[in-house]
Amino acid sequence: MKYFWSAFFIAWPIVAVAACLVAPGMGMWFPPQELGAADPVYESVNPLGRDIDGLFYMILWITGLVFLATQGALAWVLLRGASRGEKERAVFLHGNAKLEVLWTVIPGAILLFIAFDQLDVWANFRVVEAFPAQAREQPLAEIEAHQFGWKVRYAQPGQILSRDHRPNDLYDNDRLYVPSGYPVLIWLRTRDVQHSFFIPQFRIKQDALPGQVIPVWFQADEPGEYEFLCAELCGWGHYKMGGIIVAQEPVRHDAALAELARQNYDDGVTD
Ligand SMILES: [Cu+2]
Repeated sequence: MKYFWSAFFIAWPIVAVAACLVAPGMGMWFPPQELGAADPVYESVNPLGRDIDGLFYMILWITGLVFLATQGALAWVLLRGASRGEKERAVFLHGNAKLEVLWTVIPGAILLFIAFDQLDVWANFRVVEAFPAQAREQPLAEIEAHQFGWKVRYAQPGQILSRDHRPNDLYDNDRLYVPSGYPVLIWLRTRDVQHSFFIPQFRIKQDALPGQVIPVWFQADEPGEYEFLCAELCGWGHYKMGGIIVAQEPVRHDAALAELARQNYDDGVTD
């Protein structure tokens, strides 16, 4: 019984670490490149997503090592206490200035390091001037969220998208065509309440705020279909605010937009 509680409290961090180690092998990790794949690839298909994951892994390493160190210290204290003889007296300490300075300065330095280290990724995600020029100069589409869906607006093929709606713009619902292998920029807005544009496989999540047009960029390295959804509880139909990103080789992408133009403007009359 003497060692029971020590063993009990030492077991839980071991279970926690073991669970973290086996989770990726069981499909419980980042959203994989292909949803539901038997052999999931956890690397994001979006270059910016990989940078964001890099920050996550760095922080995971730091917190993981600190967790192991503190739990190891706790285990040592528990075992030391349990093995203490009946007559052995406890030692009482009243603060240790040196130690307190040390455990304030070290976490402070680590936080400062993270703050500076993540600046580039943050700028790349949020500061328009740091976006790839190619994406900035030719916005692909405007995505307008509404209760409960996504309205997508493109310019007529061959034209550049304008902020103001033009009579020959193309419209689509809950589906965004993107050329694979190229950075694309979309303008995100909302017709009513707050929504959030979330592409798990790209690690992109951006709130849509009433009255604002927010630029968001990403790149699908590989052709494929990727889910996007609303990540901001926006009303009773929030659950059904899903959509699909269709990434295709540029030639097929252009063909898809041409087909959309035909669907938008075909009056159904044949002669
Ligand atoms: Cu929503």
